[in-house]
Amino acid sequence: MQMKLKLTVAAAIAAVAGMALADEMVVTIGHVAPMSGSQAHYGKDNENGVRMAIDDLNAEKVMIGGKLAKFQIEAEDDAADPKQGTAVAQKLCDAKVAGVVGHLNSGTTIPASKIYHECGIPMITGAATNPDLTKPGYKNVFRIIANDNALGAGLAFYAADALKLKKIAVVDDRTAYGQGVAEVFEKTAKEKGMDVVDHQYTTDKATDFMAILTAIKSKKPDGIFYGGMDAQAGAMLRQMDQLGMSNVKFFGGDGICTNEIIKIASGAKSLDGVVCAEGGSSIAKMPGGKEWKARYDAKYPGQFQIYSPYTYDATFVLVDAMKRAKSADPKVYTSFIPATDFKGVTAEIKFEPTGELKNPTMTLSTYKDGKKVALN
Ligand code: ABU
Repeated sequence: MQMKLKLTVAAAIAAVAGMALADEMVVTIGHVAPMSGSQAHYGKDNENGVRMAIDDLNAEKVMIGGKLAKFQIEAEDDAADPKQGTAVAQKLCDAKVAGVVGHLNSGTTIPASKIYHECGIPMITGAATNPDLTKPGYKNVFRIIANDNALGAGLAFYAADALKLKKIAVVDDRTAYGQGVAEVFEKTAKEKGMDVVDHQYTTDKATDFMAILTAIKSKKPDGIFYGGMDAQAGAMLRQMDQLGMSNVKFFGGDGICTNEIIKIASGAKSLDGVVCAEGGSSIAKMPGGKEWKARYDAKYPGQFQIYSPYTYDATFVLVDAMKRAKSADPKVYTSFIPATDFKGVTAEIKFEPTGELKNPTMTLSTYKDGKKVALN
């Protein structure tokens, strides 16, 4: 009798456990960014945004098609390298993740988007800004920040109209991002009547800019536009000080608009002359920015850079589409992403038919007393 009772209890526990498992689903979100090398601080910030979103979603107990969804991240490092970017994209396809937030660099995101298109997985970048990303018209590719057409042109307008600069030099790092944003800036600067007195080239690995800055100094520009990331920009600012160029304004897109540039510039006076543009609102003006940033800082002290609110929102946008589609299967829910109308931390997120964000905003910032300060 006692043996029979024991068996019955065991069967009941197994049945309940079985039922719970049948009513749950694990949903894996891929994330890719550089987690090693000189851009690892951006990658860490981006990944934190996805991890925070996943923690919040799991706390919400999200139901998808009648099942409790348990979200998890598969985080990968592409080292900002296009070849590693495509290799990692293929790995995420093979792992059959439900969707991808990333990549961070335009140079990795553009080739990776083709791989995700071929395997039918949706991707949303919160950081890659080269306009070419959405040109192929893939229906699985989305961007939730403004692109470089807005950033490059916005900076040229500011240099010409607000600062009344006449002579500009341009430097770019020959990456998809650096080259692209520099070309937009240069074209717009010329249209605004500014004289582009020099265009020099470097790489995203360079550390010594004395030769190109010396060449630029001889042309006596009022400002330099740099298309590239903060490791190079910060070093350039230090070297501008050494060459007595700290009165020359220094422009750049979102790639230089980080907190890390303050550390890298390491007290250079030239940091005060920086004007950078990012493709969204300042934290203070984002709908949920201040409260979100306080939570982020408590969870990841000292790690905020720039894009984590966007990777946070990108994760929620994928899940919002899954909820509406009642499925986490990319074959089913990807077609629900274009109809997104999601009140995120960064903005109310809707997409153009191209996959670009509808009505993106742009913020210009400078650095005062070693702190980033929004100009608008
Ligand atoms: N948007 C600047 C950094 C990332 C990229 O587009 O390469």
